[in-house]
Amino acid sequence: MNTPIRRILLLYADTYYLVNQVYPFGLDVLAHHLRRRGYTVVVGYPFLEHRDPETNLKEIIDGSRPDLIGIGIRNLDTAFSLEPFGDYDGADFRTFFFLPHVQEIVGIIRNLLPQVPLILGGGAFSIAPVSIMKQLGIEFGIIGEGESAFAQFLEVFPNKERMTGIANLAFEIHGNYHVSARRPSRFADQGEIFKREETFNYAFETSGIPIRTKRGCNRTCSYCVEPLIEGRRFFFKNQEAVIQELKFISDTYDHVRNIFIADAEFNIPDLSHGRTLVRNIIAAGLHERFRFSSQFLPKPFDEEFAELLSRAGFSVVLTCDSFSDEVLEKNLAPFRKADIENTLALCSKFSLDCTICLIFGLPGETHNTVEYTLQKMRQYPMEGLRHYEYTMGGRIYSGTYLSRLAEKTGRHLYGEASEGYLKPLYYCSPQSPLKLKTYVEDRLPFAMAYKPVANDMSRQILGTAYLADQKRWDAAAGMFCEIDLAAKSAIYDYLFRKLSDSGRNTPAKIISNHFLNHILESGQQEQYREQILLIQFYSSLLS
Ligand code: B12
Ligand code: SF4
Repeated sequence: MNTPIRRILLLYADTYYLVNQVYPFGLDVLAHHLRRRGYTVVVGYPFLEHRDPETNLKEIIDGSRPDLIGIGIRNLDTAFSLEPFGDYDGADFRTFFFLPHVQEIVGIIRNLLPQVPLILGGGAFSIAPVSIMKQLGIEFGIIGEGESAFAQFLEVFPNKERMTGIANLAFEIHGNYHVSARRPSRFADQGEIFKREETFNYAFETSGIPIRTKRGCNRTCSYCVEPLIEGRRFFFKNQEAVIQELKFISDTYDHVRNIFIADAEFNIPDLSHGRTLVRNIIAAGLHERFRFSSQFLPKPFDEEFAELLSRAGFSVVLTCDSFSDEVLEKNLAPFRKADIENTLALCSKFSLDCTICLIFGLPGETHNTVEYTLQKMRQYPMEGLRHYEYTMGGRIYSGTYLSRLAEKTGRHLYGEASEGYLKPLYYCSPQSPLKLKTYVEDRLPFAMAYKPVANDMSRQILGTAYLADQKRWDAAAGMFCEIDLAAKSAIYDYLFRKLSDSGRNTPAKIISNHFLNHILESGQQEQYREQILLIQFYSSLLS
């Protein structure tokens, strides 16, 4: 194919959005970068609004007529081995496994548009790019940061000789795979602020907007892929640019209250960048506007930093892995139990909301070390501002220390060792993931709340929001009238606001009347008393 590429479709191929509404930040960054270079870019989600992805893809393709399709693979799986609602069962574990869904999407596209080139990218793709390209039968992929590589790829396409000079690119040539050298990450449009992809507006309002303040991680935790995705060298975004971006978000998105700082860890390599940033957030008054969250290591973390975080209203997601020094050491964690305890004490002292993230069953774990961690969990119980998130076993990914250890010992493995470790495989000692889960939960006075599977209700809610976010007003109002009462109740406020904000008073009236009638017909006036008051109030605004 030699016609120049002008229209690009970027697909967010992630069914987990139906469970946890994390919007496709990476795809959005790419879309913005390419639009600035004159390309027409559509970002689509193939798992909404219909249950059948083929119907969705036909509609998306009809509306975008792409010359090229990029598929974003953010997650391979949830990395958790004990998802009671997961869709993939193995030997004594259960998880959500996303690659089969991506494979289905690729199959449908190949059928609908056999001539259109496909390119892959995204965080999970960057873990095992060639294995994923082989598995999905796709010729091109971008590893890690995508902006520059994608733009250069489009300039030289389809000339493969010229592609060899593009950093971060992988492609198939004469049955082999060429993988270019990686270029250290650096924000391509440093400081440039852009409006986020509107088709995911509902996700911003419910889960918040992610921003980045730096790239990279120079640690080597046994199971972790982030240094492979981002590179080991740090690259910092200009602090003033971060503050300007937050101000822009504040001015543009009235209903966004949460900001997730999507750095690998907020407090590395030392406290200087994070501390200055938090001070700047406070100085700009942004702490009064937003709640901030990010991932943190237990070290470095000191009193002054904790006090600043508290003043700025941060929630701390704390990578702890284990309370046992033996396990931490064996897994190359850059902190020890004393650091965790120090940070937990500071979180309590400064009333910081803190989620402690643990992985039971990593190399070195025995029943004694499990007991020790459990004892510490009882000492720091789940209460008030302290929460826990844990899993059993380290998911083995390509290129990690854990994968080398597993290859060497061949022990404590659950799942299937496949090329590139694409299929779920866990290292879990001293027992299988599900047995260890029972062991742990039998001894704890509390258990983690697991994410439920996407059901009809979540599809109805998200489907209606997705249509509204695409400004397909009649379709959104039509879908609203079809869905269950509980789903109507969950999405009415959002849909009404979107319709009335865009001057669509007639459909806003229709959905209000329809919702009220549905409640009355169901005889559940008492249960929906507050909703009835809301409908009456909103309706009065229209007359
Ligand atoms: C922040 C973060 C979160 C936050 C997100 C907050 C938010 N509102 O956005 C929270 C904590 C909620 C979260 C949740 C989860 N996360 Co997370 N998360 C991250 C993290 C640290 C950064 C992601 C990010 O936003 N990056 C910034 C964007 C701009 O970069 P990017 O997405 O990589 O995109 C660039 C390139 O990849 C490329 N690119 C992206 N897409 C495409 C597409 C094409 C076609 C091309 C060419 C290029 C390309 O170009 C982009 C621009 O440079 C990454 C690790 C990491 N360091 O990357 C893990 C990571 C992506 N998460 C991961 C996982 C597993 C999850 C969860 C499944 C965890 C769970 N058990 O629930 C959930 C999934 C939620 C969901 N619905 O998707 C894994 C995914 C890999 C895997 N194991 O399969 C990672 C890699 C972490 C890890 N250590 O393994 N996550
Ligand atoms: S767990 Fe955190 S500190 Fe360790 S390698 Fe991964 S991102 Fe870096």
